Amino acid sequence: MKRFDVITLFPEMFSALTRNGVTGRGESRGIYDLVCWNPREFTDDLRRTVDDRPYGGGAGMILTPSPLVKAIHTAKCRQLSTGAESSTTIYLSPQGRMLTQELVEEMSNIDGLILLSGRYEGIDERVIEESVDLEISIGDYVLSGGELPAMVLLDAIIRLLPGVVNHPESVVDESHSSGMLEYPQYTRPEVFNGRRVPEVLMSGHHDEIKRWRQEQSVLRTRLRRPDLLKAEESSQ
Ligand code: 4H6
Repeated sequence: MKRFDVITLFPEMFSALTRNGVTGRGESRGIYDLVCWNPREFTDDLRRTVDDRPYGGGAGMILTPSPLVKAIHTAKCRQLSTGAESSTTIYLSPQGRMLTQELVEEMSNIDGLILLSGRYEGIDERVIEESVDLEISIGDYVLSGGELPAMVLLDAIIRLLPGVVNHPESVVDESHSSGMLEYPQYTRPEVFNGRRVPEVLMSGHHDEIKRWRQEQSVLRTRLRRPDLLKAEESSQ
């Protein structure tokens, strides 16, 4: 069983993941469990303060270190005491290492993951030094919080876990594991708004279909993501 612990000021957001679709099924099948920890529950003052003004001045507020480090520690204890062999703490931030399918596959082999989602203008740097193993970014854009990035990472990992997807051949043979984009796909009806399904797919000639799909993959990749083809060349 995989263990995920998330440090977040908005734990309700994660039911979008645990209650729906493939990721929801994975949880009800007991393939993983996910526990959220709210830093607010680890404060000592009456106002339950989690943020403070930045030293050196500037706009906005910064998450204060103590509640975060306490929450991470509690999460780590839960993972190790429920049988996780290893536990890695990941901070989702625009400054992190770019997420790729390769990194997702690496993360899917780790027993316990703790995901730290930032809000406001970010967190006190000393939390990263003290408690974070790895900083990951899901892409070069800025969001109002780290919750969506944490859910993106979780979704990408969970669909790789054995027993989550019913037809496991579709999990590996898709865009980015192969280093190529997917070919176009069609289902009924044969004609939709005057647009026909490509004849070759109706032919029943399996080797011709296979060749057509490979061709389409290459054409698409060359047109839309030539950088992927260049990466293929240098890795062969
Ligand atoms: C850490 C530091 C991740 C987390 C700052 C998080 C994009 C990504 C956040 C911030 C994120 C990503 C707080 C900076 C709001 C902007 C949360 N955005 N931000 N690319 N936002 O993976 O202000």
